[in-house]
Amino acid sequence: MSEKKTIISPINLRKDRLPPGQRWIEKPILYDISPNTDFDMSSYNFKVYGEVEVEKTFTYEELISLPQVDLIADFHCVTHWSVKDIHWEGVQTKEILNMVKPKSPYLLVHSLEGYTTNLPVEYLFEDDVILAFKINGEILPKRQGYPVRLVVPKLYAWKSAKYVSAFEFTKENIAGYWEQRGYHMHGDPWKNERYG
Ligand SMILES: Nc1nc2c(c(=O)[nH]1)N[C@H]1C(S)=C(S)[C@@H](COP(=O)(O)O)O[C@H]1N2
Ligand SMILES: [Mo]
Repeated sequence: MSEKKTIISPINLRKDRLPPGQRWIEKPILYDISPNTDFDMSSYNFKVYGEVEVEKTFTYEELISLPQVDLIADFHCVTHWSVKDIHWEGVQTKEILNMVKPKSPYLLVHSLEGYTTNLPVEYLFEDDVILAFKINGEILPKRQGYPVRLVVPKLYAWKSAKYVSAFEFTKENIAGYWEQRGYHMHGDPWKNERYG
């Protein structure tokens, strides 16, 4: 067995660590478009489809058996709060991308309760982007993304989709749930890309 790597997100090491318009708080605030997060795990799987060379479906067991990393990363919500040094554990998305080989630059992430969010595929090749199974040493609590959560520290937290069920690689940049309601298509906190 090889040593489990610890990755510190480069955003934690920035001189301007706190993005413009943000303030530090102790713990993340739960935000959900639907409070019903009691999913049937007997039918859970994670699908990768669309503009890829190889479509793939993973069971939860298959996903968690891929090589995992520890990730330490700050978390920035568009509603102006930020939390320092969250400890996540999971699989780097680049592991998945190397298996499916995306053919397009756009990703739409689907979640079990119907939430979606879009982001550029290039982020998913970076070391600090993971599919997380644990937060601060515990299996993700039901409201924090169980079974699987995407974590993308370099973008606002609405792009860190909880309860992830699929990655759909798309030909066009398709707006997700909040993006359809006025949130930014990109969402970089240091560029203040909140709305529009
Ligand atoms: N599936 C899903 N993921 C989601 C959301 C959601 O409603 N559904 N809300 C997003 C928003 S707006 C934020 S700020 C963060 C909040 O994460 P937390 O609930 O773990 O604090 O989750 C993001 N991921
Ligand atoms: Mo949010």
